[in-house]
Amino acid sequence: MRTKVVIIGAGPAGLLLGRLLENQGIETVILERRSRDYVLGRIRAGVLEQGTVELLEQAGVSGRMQAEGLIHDGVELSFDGDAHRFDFRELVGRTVMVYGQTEVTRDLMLARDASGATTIYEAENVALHAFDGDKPRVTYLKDGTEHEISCDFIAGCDGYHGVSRASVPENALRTFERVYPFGWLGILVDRPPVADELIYAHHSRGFALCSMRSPTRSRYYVQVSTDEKVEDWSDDRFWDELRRRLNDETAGRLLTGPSIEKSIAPLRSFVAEPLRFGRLFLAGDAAHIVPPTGAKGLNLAASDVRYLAEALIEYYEERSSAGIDAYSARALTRVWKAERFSWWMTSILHTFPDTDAFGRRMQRTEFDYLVSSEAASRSLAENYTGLPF
Ligand code: FAS
Ligand code: PHB
Repeated sequence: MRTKVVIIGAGPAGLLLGRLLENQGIETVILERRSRDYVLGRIRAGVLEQGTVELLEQAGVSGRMQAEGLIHDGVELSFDGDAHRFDFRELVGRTVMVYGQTEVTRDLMLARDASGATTIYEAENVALHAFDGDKPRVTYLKDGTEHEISCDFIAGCDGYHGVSRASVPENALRTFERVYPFGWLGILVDRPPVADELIYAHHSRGFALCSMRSPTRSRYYVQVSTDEKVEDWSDDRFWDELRRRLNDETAGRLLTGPSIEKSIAPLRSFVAEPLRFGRLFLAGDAAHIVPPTGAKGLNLAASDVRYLAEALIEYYEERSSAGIDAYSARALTRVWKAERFSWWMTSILHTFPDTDAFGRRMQRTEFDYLVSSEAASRSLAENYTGLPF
């Protein structure tokens, strides 16, 4: 088989890149290790920056999002019971969209099916070859048969544990990492959300987040230590812990019920540099990871993909390599700013085992400064709603 661009991974990055390229007549093949249902079964991000919403509109996959997504004008941060709402529309004239990553992925999958573009699910032993030259190839196993695809470019959109970054010679990569001493235990429940907007809560027992997927489906998280096991957390234990971390008024409104999903995600900050190796490009979680505190993971995947799609379209339409030569530096500039914001939000809202009394006072003072300074509030708002592409 031959195609123009082989995309590794059918998560949001791979599917969105495929959509943007196919819309311009650039043929792609997506290779996905898991089944379609497995990919859709992963519960992940919930907040889309305004720029991501506009990109999905440009890609022609925003119909259901516009109908079912929830536009949010602000968020609440609470610190040991003191709460403050940050009004994004008032501060920076922008908003965010609450629409689950699962639904974004589903919309992209359905659009790809309708376009007739090739996606190989349950592709095993995907391997990248000769991407340091101008004739890259990808091999994979499907139903016991080995296949090979020759192509012009390979886009590694296969997440943190994927094969793409792992295929780059170690001495060609610089990595930067911060592993946090805690994770997020998340629960999905078919109950109305506790509030109309998201609540990020700092508490001496640990961080908590109240989010949602729709007016009838809620998503909650509590910070847990890295040695916690999800099987040790009954629903009742989760609800009790969540209530203890929220202020009394919010806790009193909490509607609980049986979990329909419960999982623990580790938290890390990670960046690999550069994002290009000859004819191989990395995008999304394959290139970087942020702690979900800033709601940036999915949105960074979208901005990488926007830059990469623009570069590849320029290559095919104008026979210019300027865009692909600039992709890595351009994407990393935005990546590092999102890494900073995600690290900062994580640092002020979580409890760290080694934080002393001075450190705890600094966390509280960060909150007090945010609340008292319009400039600080505007900085939070512009980062949360998404820095310019
Ligand atoms: P993804 O990991 O989504 O997709 C990569 C795809 O590649 C997967 O389908 C995988 O099966 C496939 N793949 C992997 N190896 C392969 C191989 N060898 N061959 C073929 N295919 C392969 N972000 C937020 O903003 N908010 C959150 O609350 C949040 N929660 C998260 C919870 C968890 C457990 C994780 C892991 C991430 C979370 N994120 C969150 C971040 C998440 O949303 C990512 O940013 C987003 O999925 C990035 O999309 P992709 O880059 O497409 O990577
Ligand atoms: C979610 O709804 O899953 C969510 C929302 C905001 C975050 C992280 C996760 O910062």
